Amino acid sequence: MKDIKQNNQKLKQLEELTTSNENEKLTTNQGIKVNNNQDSLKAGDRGPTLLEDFILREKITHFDHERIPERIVHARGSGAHGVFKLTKSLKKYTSAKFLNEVGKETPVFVRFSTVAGSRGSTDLARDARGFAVKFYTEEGNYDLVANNIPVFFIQDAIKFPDLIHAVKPEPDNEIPQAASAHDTFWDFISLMPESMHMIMWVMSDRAIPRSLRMMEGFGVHSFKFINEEGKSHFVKFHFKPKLGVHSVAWDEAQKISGVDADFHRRDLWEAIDNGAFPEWDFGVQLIPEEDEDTFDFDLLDPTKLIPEEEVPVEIIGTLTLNRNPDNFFAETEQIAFHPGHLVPGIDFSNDPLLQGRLFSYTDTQLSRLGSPNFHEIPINRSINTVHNNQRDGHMRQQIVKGKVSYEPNSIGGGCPFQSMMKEGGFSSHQERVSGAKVRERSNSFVDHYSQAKLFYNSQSAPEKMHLQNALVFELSKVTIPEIRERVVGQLAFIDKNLASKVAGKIGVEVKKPELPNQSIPADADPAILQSKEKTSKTKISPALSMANTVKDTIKSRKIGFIMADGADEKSFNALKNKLEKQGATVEIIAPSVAPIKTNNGTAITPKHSLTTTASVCFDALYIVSGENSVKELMSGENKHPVLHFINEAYKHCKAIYFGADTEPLYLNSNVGLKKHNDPAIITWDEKAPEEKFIDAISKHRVWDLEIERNS
Ligand code: HDE
Repeated sequence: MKDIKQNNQKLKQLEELTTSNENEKLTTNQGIKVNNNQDSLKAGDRGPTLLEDFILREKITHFDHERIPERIVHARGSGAHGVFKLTKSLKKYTSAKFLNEVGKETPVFVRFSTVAGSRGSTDLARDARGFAVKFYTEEGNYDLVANNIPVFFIQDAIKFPDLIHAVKPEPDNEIPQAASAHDTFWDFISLMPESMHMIMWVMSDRAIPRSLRMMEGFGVHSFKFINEEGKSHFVKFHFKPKLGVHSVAWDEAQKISGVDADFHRRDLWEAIDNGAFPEWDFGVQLIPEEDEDTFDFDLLDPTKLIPEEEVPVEIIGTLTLNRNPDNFFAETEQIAFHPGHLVPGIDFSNDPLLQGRLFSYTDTQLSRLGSPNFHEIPINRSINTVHNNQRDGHMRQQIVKGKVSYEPNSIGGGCPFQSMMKEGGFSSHQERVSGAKVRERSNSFVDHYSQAKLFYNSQSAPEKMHLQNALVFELSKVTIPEIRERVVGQLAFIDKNLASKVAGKIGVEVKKPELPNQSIPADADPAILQSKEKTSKTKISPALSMANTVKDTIKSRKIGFIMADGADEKSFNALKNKLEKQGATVEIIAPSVAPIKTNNGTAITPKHSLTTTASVCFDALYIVSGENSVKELMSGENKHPVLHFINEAYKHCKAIYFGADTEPLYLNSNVGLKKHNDPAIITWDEKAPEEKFIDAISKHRVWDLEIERNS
């Protein structure tokens, strides 16, 4: 009951601050009704516009100031409202109330993002994805500002501006947009061995998700849980999508960027609109403080993950996104996350990357949102009313009564009061810290290759091939041979075969790279750094491969039905109903978007024409039965686009079902030329073809057949 109240509280708060123009009269910002919004005030109808036209001035001035600076990183984002429900109490480990009571519901807002591109850049860039969650808890806002990759490029915050400058468009010509395939990025990477583990992840298909709804989320750093007795555990956070983790092929990603640059944003919006609410299991890896030193890496090193085989992920709740924002700017753009927005019971670790982040986020909001009062913007407001002595500043909203804005005071009766820990007052974990003031890195951070190897070795054969191709693609765009060579030299520490294959395709030799000094502590042993023998305790981690993800549902998958006049209505309806019943979405693709007539004379309006969309926007294709429909598709200007559509879907290893009468399309496409037993190509003459088609869609793609299909 209380949770429903809490959920409603955020909703109510937002509702109170939301307006609609429905049935309203147009006004100025001062509330004055406007009688002419077409013409400015002039001296005569052909004369000059008058300065006194306050309606024109107000409208244009506001327009002139509509833009705010985009985020310096993670500028391109999409968000949604939702709820987090606790399924397992963590009271033993943390006093955070939203993690204590099973069944408790906490309202959330989640913003997903790419990192490098500008606000208007494509969704399908090869990049890490942000996965930032704001929990509106009864104890105040808790932000888990996570990514879809569990490690990071660098170990210390001081390298962040360098990393970002290297990956962003180059400063002389602002090229390329939202892409890491260029000289400065790889120059930096080639000189930073610590980035190699993250490089394995961003060169894998994890960096080109099929959907934001099909990505994992990771808190990256070790955080701390503190329980009521003050005992602490290290904790790593995980979000696991119920639909499984799936990606597109790089060739698809590039094409989607052209056909629908908003592919991920649209997919998220439509899924929520259609009631296919995205869901994740929320899990934790817990490590008692005294076990800190039992790993073969440092828990404070953000370039390392804790293999799930060593510390299993305990699922403790469900995150569901169930409401699209009403206004993109007001909510998704103005939301302000900060890893330092904590609630009692959660604390930081000494991870030097995390420590630097704690400074950066408020600082950046000040220039992005322009005022220290950004917490008053509706999407950022805590559901706990804010009481403190801070005052004034640009755009202050809260009207605090009384004379007092200092403490201690007697005039205000001493209010507002501090809270003791047992009353919910935030109290930092008491950790004994001592050490000389040094600008150094711990020796325990020096092994840069073991987990890169672990990741690579845990991938399936198709995943390894994609990763290799991604490196070849990226490094082929690097114009300076010495940079290519240095990267390949780094790859050799991970896998010799990978290095030599990439080297062969980019015209360099595998050589030991000159190691940079800046990332190695003065007294580090270079032998450790270069050791080919060192491997992590865990040799293979199945959890790191997407081949082992959930592949048993077609829920929210997009199926393209290709059809024209004369399509067989009965089989069209039968399959459409079956797919929709299992939660898939069916969209019709026809020669044009003009209505088509089925063999029963029913008019159906297609959503797409063969030229306004592409196979890369669909998970699977059904070539609808119907002799006349097939004839039309195979004639004139339709023939090439329809065959291209099918061939491309086939190239990307998608399920394709050829209905009755579609043999001419089957035989004239590449699909018909292959006679092998392909589990994703279903034809009219098979037994239970619809069931086979549904099963094939649920498998996502048949990556295992990729080489054979494309040879
Ligand atoms: Fe961020 N990061 N970051 N970051 N980050 C920002 O904050 C920063 C890092 C992440 O949807 C900025 O409000 C530093 C790791 C996400 O609004 C900025 C360092 C991880 C988002 C910033 C890191 C992240 C940001 C830009 C290294 C994964 C988008 C705008 C010390 C755990 C949040 C803003 C949103 C955004 C700084 C490293 C995740 C500049 C200095 C590691 C998901 O403050």
